[in-house]
Amino acid sequence: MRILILGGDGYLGWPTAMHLSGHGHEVAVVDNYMRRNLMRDEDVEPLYKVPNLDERIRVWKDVGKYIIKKYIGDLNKWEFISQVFQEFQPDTIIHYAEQPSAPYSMLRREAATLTINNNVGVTANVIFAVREFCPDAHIIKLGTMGEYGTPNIDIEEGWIDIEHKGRNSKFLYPRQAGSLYHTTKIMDTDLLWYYVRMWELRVTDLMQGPVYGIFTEESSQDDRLLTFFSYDELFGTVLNRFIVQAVANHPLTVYGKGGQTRGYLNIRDTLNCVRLSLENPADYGELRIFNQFTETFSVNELAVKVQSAGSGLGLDVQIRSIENPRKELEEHYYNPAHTGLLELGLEPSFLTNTELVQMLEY
Ligand code: USQ
Repeated sequence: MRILILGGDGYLGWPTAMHLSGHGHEVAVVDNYMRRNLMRDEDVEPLYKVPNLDERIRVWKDVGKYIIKKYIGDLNKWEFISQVFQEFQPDTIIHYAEQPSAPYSMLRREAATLTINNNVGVTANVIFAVREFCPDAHIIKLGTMGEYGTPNIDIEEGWIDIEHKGRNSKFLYPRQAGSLYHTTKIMDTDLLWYYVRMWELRVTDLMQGPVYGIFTEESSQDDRLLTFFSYDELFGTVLNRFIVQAVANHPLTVYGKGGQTRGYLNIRDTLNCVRLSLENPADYGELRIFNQFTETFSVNELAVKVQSAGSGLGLDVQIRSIENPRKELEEHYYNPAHTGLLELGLEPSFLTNTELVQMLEY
C-alpha cells in the first residue's frame, strides 16, 4: 500500500514509518518539526539527540535499501497538504500530526490556541484532502483513551447502546476529557464521525493509552534510528519519566495519591496495532473504533515496578508523592474494553521486569 504518515518525525511517527516500509509498504512521511520547535521553545530536550528526517531516511536506506519519501511543511496550510495528497496519492493515511502533550496544552493561552488550531485544523484538512484527492483512502487516526475520561462505569470500545424510555439507539460512548489536549481529540472524533456520515469516508480511530518504550525491531539496527525519548514534565509520559528518574537518582514523581489508572502499551504494540488496522481497513461509511492498550496500571503500580527493576540493578529508587499539578481523579473505577485489536491478531508485549531492566540499562 501507499501509506502517508502525518507527523512522521515524532515518537510514534518515525518508528511507524520504518516498521511499515520494512513490511513492504511504500511510505511517505510529512512533518513540520513542530514537536522539536516546541521543545526548543520550552527549553526541554530529549534524552539523546535525534537526527532530522533527512539523516534518518538516509540511515534507514543504508541498513535495508528501504526508501521513505519526505515532505516538510504545515498540514494546516491547504496549499501544502493538497500538493502532498495529489502527488503521493495515498491508499492509507496515518494521522499522528498533533500537538500530543496534555500539560503543554494547558501551559498558557498561546499553547492552548496552538493546540486547538493545529489539532482540529489539521484533522479538518485531512478530511477535505481525502474527499478531494483520494476518496477511497482509509484514514487511521490516533485518538486517545483520555477522550473517555474516568467514568464510574465500564468503558466500551467507542460506542454504547442506550435504552431510553423504551427505545434503543447506538451512540459514541460519552466523552469527557481531563485536559485541553484531550478535548481537541474529542473534537477530531466528532469531525470524523460527521464526515463519515456525510461522505462515506473510511476511518479507524485508535483510542490509545500512554505509550512506553524505546526499542523497536527496526531501530535495533543503528542507534541513529532510535525514536525521541522525552522525560521532561511536558512531553515525557509517566513510565518513560520514571525510568529516567530512577537512573538519575531522583525520586519517582507520583502525582497526588497515585491511584490514577490508565491503559498502557509498549511502543512495539503501537506499530503492530497500526499495521493490523491498515491491513484490515474500515468499510466505506464506517467509523471503526479500537481501544488501543494492553494492560492497565495505576501510577503507584508503575512506580513499584520501576523501583523493583531498579533494585535488581543496584539502584536505590525512592518513590515520592508530590502535589498533583493536574486536576484529575486520583482514585477511581477503571474498566475499559479492549478486544478489537486482539481479534485482529495483536500479540501483546507486556510490561515485564526484563523490559524495564533493558530500558534502565540503556
Ligand atoms: N503522572 C504522574 N507523575 C508524572 C507524570 C504523570 O503521576 O511524573 C500521572 C498523570 O498525572 C496521569 C498519568 O500519570 O494521571 C498519565 O500521565 P502521562 O503524562 O503519562 O499521560 P497523559 O498526559 O495522559 O498523556 C499521554 C500522551 C498523550 C496520550 C495519552 C493517552 O502524552 O498523547 O493521548 O497519554 S491517555 O492517558 O490514555 O489519555
